[in-house]
Amino acid sequence: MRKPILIANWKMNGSLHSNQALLTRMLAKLRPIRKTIDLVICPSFPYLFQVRDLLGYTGLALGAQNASLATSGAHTGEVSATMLQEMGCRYVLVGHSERRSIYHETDAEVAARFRQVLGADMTPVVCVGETLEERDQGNTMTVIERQLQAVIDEAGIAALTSSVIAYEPVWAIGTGKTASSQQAAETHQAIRQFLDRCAPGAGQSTRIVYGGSVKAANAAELFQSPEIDGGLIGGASLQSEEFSAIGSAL
Ligand code: G2H
Repeated sequence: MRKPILIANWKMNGSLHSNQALLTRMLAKLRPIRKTIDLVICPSFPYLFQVRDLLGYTGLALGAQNASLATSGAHTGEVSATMLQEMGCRYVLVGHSERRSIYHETDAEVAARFRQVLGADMTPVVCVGETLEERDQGNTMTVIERQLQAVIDEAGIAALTSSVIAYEPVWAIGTGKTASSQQAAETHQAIRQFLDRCAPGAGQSTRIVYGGSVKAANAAELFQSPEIDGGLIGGASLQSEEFSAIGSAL
């Protein structure tokens, strides 16, 4: 059985004051579902300590939005996976489409980050997804398989199976457009088939979540599909009502 998981990606938002107010409201609203699903909060690096303290013993997990592909040393501005683990992180996003598109992270670099996160005993959440152009050209799975294959080449299929895959169609991120529940379910199913071709059974044992303009209004329909194990939530995770309603739909 795959345990549902809901991940809040706060992106580059928040402040000491607003984080405290948001989390206080959120924790109260999430109380009824805290034991049945895995809940993860990924703030910006400077707030990891604050969020870790606020989460305390609530059962919610701390996550980070990225990790360096290097282990340590002369990498100004980078944050290593080991540092994140020391701060209490249990999950780290790698290869978010904003990292791939704005900061030009390659598949190989994403795979190297994945391995760093794994090596520091945390769970990588590897983000994959196609652009609108790639979808229109019928290349959705070619792109996703290429992105996943890079991780498999670097860390192995067993490592990928024990991580979380986030399917985020680039055209649905922060745009207000959401993949239809059918589009999302079909792609999740195709990812599971790809994993099964790599190792029999891998498809059914890997947690795959959907991300891209998920909100309370579309969560129930998306999560109806047994293919979808949860969500990676950006904008809506900055509102306690929205985020808890999404969690209740899971
Ligand atoms: C996809 C998602 C979470 P949003 O990037 O990372 O963001 O829900 O704002 O589309």
